[in-house]
Amino acid sequence: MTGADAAPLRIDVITIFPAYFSVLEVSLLGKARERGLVDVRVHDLRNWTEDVHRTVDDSPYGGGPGMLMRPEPWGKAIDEVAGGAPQEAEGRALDDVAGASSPPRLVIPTPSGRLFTQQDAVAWAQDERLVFAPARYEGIDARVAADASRRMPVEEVSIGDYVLAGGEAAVVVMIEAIARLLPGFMGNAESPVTESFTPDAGGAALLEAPAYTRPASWRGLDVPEVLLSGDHAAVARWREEAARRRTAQYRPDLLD
Ligand code: JEE
Repeated sequence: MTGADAAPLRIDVITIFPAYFSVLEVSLLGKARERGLVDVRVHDLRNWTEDVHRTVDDSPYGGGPGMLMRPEPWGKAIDEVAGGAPQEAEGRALDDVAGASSPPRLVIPTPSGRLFTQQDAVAWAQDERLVFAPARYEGIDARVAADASRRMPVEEVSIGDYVLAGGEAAVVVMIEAIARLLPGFMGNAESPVTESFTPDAGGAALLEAPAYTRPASWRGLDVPEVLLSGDHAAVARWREEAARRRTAQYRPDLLD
């Protein structure tokens, strides 16, 4: 049993750059798809435009630099991809329909979102469906998130404090963080419980100690003696101390 027998996590991506996501066919993500752990489908946002030029952008009300993405193509795309369009939601309650499932989570990367964390990756890896909406230009008309949140959970998130040219790279980052947590990924069915950024019951989350492999001496640099000693308790103590030192140096915000 590797998890491949469980229903795959269904991931939809709506984008004006479908080709960008060919990276998901490579390496580990590609293996996870082949093994049926994830089912990724990429959709071209321009399929939901109406004009001959397939326009997705317009200038912002109130002025300012750059262009915004128009709400109509996004609204129609999200209705169709996520299901549960407003018309369908009328009349009979959705949970009366045989086989009806809860709506997917909609994830919208934006530099003005809350930070995406390992805890989000852990939670979202347990969802049945995720829909990602990476934008270009200066982002999407704010009513798209407001409207979608009337019928599905919407997450406006940023992957870090720097400015990208669009949401595509952020989506690839988040999909990778989520997919590696799926049972069966990398041939490992156990859940990784001792990772940096996964706070334990006490809330502790330290950076990892430096790690070494053979040779024991390389370019005049020796692997710390204790790691060659076979004394597992001493190794554990050394790693704990090295982790604290490293965390104090690089990420003092993680220390109590
Ligand atoms: C999604 C478009 C480009 C550039 C205006 C005004 C923002 C948008 N961690 C992350 N960094 N960047 C993104 C991200 C960037 C995106 C989109 C995500 C869609 N863009 C863009 C500039 C601006 N700037 C001054 O403050 C900064 C807006 C991201 C994530 N996730």
